[in-house]
Amino acid sequence: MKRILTIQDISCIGRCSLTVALPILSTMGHETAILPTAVLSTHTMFSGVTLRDLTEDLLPIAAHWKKEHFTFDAIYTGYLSSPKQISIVKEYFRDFAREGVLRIVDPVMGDNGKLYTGFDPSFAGQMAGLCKEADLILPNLTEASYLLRQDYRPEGYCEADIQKILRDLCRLGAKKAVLTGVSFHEKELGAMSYDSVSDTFDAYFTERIPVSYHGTGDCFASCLAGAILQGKSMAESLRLACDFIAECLRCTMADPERRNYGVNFEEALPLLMQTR
Ligand code: PXL
Repeated sequence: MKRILTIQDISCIGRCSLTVALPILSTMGHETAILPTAVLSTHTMFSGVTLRDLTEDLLPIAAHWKKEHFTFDAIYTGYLSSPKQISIVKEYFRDFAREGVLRIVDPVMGDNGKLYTGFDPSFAGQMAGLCKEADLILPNLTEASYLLRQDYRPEGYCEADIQKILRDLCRLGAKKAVLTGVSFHEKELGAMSYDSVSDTFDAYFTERIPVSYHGTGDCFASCLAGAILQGKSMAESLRLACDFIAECLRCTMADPERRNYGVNFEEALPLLMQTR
């Protein structure tokens, strides 16, 4: 069994970050260690959010783990709330990502062309510094535009445009990049990857399901990280993560009680059980 450490916040309600990463990675058969960076009453799309910042706890936790000689097969980071947390994650990479430990960075910062509440372009610069140290980064188009300091365009990309963005993302320093929210046809949506070592691209698309829910990116990143850790190729991992998200969206749409946040990923977990 592989052991993965995931570093992100706990949003108590809203189905994102650790509350989706933990069940998804566990379902995929991985021992999942967590490092909660903050506890929020909900994710930041609600107003009146409470936040308990756990930055002060992160280094003492690392010191204890070092003493116990804990090791991981992969470290996967998601939402981080400050430049200080980014620099602490770099310390975790130094201390716990020896040769062969996969460093996966989802540079969670924004969507639909905008940064999430609490972030500014200088934070994106810090996040680019973390991406430099990663083996694999997983931005959406909005995050890619902030990482690369380029204008955001929601659509109208051809394959060569996306390939250029992916090459530029790897020039930040990461070995591989996966770009989500990629579409070359109105009826399809998916993701494309680039491996800068082998200079190869992979892509996978599903039917476009015309809804958008919060936390979908976290579900995608968790599933992709889980699949790579299962030893699947990038092409297989992209396919599984895109199919899983499409199923999450279908389940959410079919739920008459659906709330305006998070996806019903719980109903799509059986798809992942079969992958172990
Ligand atoms: O889904 C990304 C995410 C994670 N954590 C928190 C968030 C968001 C997006 O808004 O606010 C706290």
